[in-house]
Order: sequence, then C-alpha cells, then structure tokens
Amino acid sequence: MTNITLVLGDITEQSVDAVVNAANSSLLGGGGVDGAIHRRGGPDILDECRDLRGSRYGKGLPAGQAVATTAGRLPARWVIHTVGPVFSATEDRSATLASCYRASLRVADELGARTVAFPAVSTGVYRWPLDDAARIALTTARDTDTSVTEVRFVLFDQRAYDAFETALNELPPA
Ligand code: AR6
Repeated sequence: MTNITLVLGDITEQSVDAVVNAANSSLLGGGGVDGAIHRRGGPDILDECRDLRGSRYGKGLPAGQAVATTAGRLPARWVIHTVGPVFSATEDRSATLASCYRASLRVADELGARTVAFPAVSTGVYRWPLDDAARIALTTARDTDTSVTEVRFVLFDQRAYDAFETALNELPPA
C-alpha cells in the first residue's frame, strides 16, 4: 500500500530514502530543483553523474527515464535523477511525464527505497501547466505497482501545493 502525501517545502530538506531530481539529459546540473540538489548535496553527486555520462549514458539520459546516485550531504540515501519532457502545446508528451514517475519508482524499488520525495517534474523551466502535471503525477503514483510505502510530493510554493491538493481530491477512481 503506497501512501501519497503532499508537503509544502524544499526537497533538499526531506529525510527520506530517496529524493527525485528534475534533471536534464546532460545529468550535469542546472537551475531549479536540480541546482538546489547539487548545491546542498555537494560534489559527490556530480562526480557520480559524470561517471554515468562516461559509462551507461554517454548520449545523456533520455526524457522519461531515471537513474540513481548517492545523495552526498542531503538527508537522504539516494538521488534518483529523472528527465521530464519540455511542455509542448502541439504535441502530447503526457506519456513521457508519466514515465518519469514510473521509472523513478522502479529505480526506488531496485534500491529498496521505501520513502521517496518527488518535485513537480517539468513544471518549472520546462513550463508544464501545474494542474495537468499534478493530475499526471498523482494518477501515475497511485497506479504504479511498487514497494514504496510513501510517495511524498514536495511542492515549492503555495500555488503548486494547491494544484496538487485539488488534483488529489479530484482523482478519478482507480
Ligand atoms: N524543492 C522542491 N521543489 C522545487 C525546488 C526545491 N528546492 N526548487 C524548485 N522547485 P524545475 P523542470 C520546483 O525548473 O521544469 C533545471 O535547470 C519548481 O517551483 O526545477 O523539470 C534542470 O537542469 C517547479 O514547480 O524543473 C533542467 O534543465 C518544479 O520544482 C530543467 O530545469 C520543477 O521545476 C528541468 O525543468
């Protein structure tokens, strides 16, 4: 049974087994959550990301996929890096956004992580409308078969929190 919880706050302060990073394909850092995670987590995370670029992900991590590193100085054990799709008004990329959540939970299961914190992937620099992103995130988390016991959505501002709260209340039956 997976509990879905919503928190208003900063993902770098969450004491959970794994925090999910809204990364980009380069895995080499950026702004937003990505910048905050690398800043607070320290250089070990970037070192491991560079190793991943040198081995499995020479061409970068494709959108919709996920891969783990350790969490450096963050109060978590692992960072699961996923790459959200850039929002497009002309092309439906919802399946790729849903895949970010599914793939991250699969990696969490492989690690044995039981508590996982997610940001609202793609809703910042990648411009996905919050209401729609919230619906996709929550539906996918609810419908994914996983051993994770808590999926915690960490929303950075009140607007994002309200969007997730509304979407959670309006979630259609499974
Ligand atoms: N904790 C929780 N949520 C946060 C935090 C934080 N510390 N900081 C920002 N957010 P974004 P994306 C929220 O832009 O849209 C990066 O440069 C933010 O308010 O971080 O997937 C990457 O390297 C928003 O709601 O990720 C990529 O190039 C949400 O996190 C690109 O941005 C996601 O915003 C990825 O864009």
